[in-house]
Amino acid sequence: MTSKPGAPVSVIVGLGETGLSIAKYFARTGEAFKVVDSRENPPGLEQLQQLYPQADVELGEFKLATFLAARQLVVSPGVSLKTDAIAAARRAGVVITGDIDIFSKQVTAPIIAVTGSNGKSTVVAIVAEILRKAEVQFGLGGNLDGANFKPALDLLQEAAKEMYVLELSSFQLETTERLGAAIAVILNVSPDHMDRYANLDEYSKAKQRIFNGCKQVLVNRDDASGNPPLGLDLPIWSFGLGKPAGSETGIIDAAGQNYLATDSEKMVAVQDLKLVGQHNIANALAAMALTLAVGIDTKSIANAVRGFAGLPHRCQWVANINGIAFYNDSKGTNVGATMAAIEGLGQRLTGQIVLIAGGVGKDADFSMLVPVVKKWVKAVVLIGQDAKKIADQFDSDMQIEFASDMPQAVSSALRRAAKGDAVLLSPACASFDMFDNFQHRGQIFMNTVESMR
Ligand code: UMA
Ligand code: ADP
Repeated sequence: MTSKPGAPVSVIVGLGETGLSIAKYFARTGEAFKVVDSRENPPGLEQLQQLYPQADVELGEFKLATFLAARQLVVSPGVSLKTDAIAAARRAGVVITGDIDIFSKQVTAPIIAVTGSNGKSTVVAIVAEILRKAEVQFGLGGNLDGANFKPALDLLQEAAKEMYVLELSSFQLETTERLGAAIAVILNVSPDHMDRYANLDEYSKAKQRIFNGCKQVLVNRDDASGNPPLGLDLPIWSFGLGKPAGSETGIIDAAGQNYLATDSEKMVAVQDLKLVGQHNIANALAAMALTLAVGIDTKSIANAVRGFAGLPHRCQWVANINGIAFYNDSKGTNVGATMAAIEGLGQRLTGQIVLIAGGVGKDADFSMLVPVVKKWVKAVVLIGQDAKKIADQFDSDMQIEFASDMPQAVSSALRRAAKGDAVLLSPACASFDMFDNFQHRGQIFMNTVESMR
């Protein structure tokens, strides 16, 4: 960890989960490092100091001199490469990398790589369930949150695996040169993080980097937004809600019964799925294709898909009160996610939806919500920083109410709902104006609903 005085060291930029995992990796491999974070009290500081009391840490505004003197900058996903000091260091020729780039250079086992604006965590969770059923030793890491969450480099502390499954954000892909995945997919691209990208094209280009060096690609037949460049001379798999042929997964109608299938095998009856909503059927079909592509048997795939009940905070049923169902979709953090949640739930209801939305809008275009809201939603209750921005999209026909906190939002929604309706929390926004994170927001929603039973 210590280096010759004056010798350039690797500078880890950001001391959150990722920064800490990079520091641990460098400590294990004997690479000298320094950690910088623009926050005065970054979340990983205490743990870093406990593990490595001698570690060189620089907090507060980034210093260009530190970056120019670095052997390389290992940049955390939460830090934009457009940050002045980073952009200047890059122009001066300093190497910029990230944790996924380092990870991919170390592992030789096949990587299943998943990105997309929505559905990433659900797809990697289904893939993980399939690999478990197939008794494959695998590591699961990257962008996903929750109990199974591990920054990618922490996976290298464990025994070597037969396979790795990575959920990757556009931020992580920006610093990844050549992932070399066994199979890679962009599930879909719809606007998100527009506070960090100049436009959808720039965001989409970051995601396209997932295909660099990959051996096979998976494409979405129903949505070309994530397709790789034309002319890639690689095996192509696809998933979609239509009938499958060749290297495809899709839906087959047999005697009035729909099945998730390949062209040669009906694998799971749609009515046997625990997952709900068309978007989740697409997610399951994507996970099936990803695992077929790396040689997993169809029995393990079918068993896992049939048993998968969904992740918390994603269109999760919470309770029924007076015939009104409550759903927690706190992970609906962009417009595309909320559109899918409303459509998926709306199609199954006898009544209508009362939507709770709002938070930090990340410069999103909320006008895209209007058609789907008009189709399925009877009233909208808005919370958070960008509540007014969302309200401004609707004309006076839509019932709109503002609430100052979650308990107020839930009681307003309950008041406006009738038997057969559903109250859906799907904010289309990030949570950090009012909550620690989306899990916290979802938990407060669920606690509030429980307290009203
Ligand atoms: N930050 C600063 N100054 C710094 C460093 C960070 O202000 O010097 C801020 C960032 O602007 C950001 C926050 O701190 O808001 C966290 O940034 P980070 O890079 O330290 O984050 P980590 O704790 O390392 O977590 C990151 C991912 N977070 C982001 O990309 C913002 C986690 O994804 C991921 O699980 C983790 O790495 C491990 O791979 C979370 C996420 O919200 C779930 N991802 C976004 C999404 O899914 O939409 C992309
Ligand atoms: P991500 O990890 O990409 O954020 P998740 O699987 O956590 O994706 O799902 C987040 C939210 O996105 C869900 O709560 C749901 O509202 C929506 N969603 C999930 N899958 C899809 C999909 N395939 N297409 C559109 N929206 C989706």
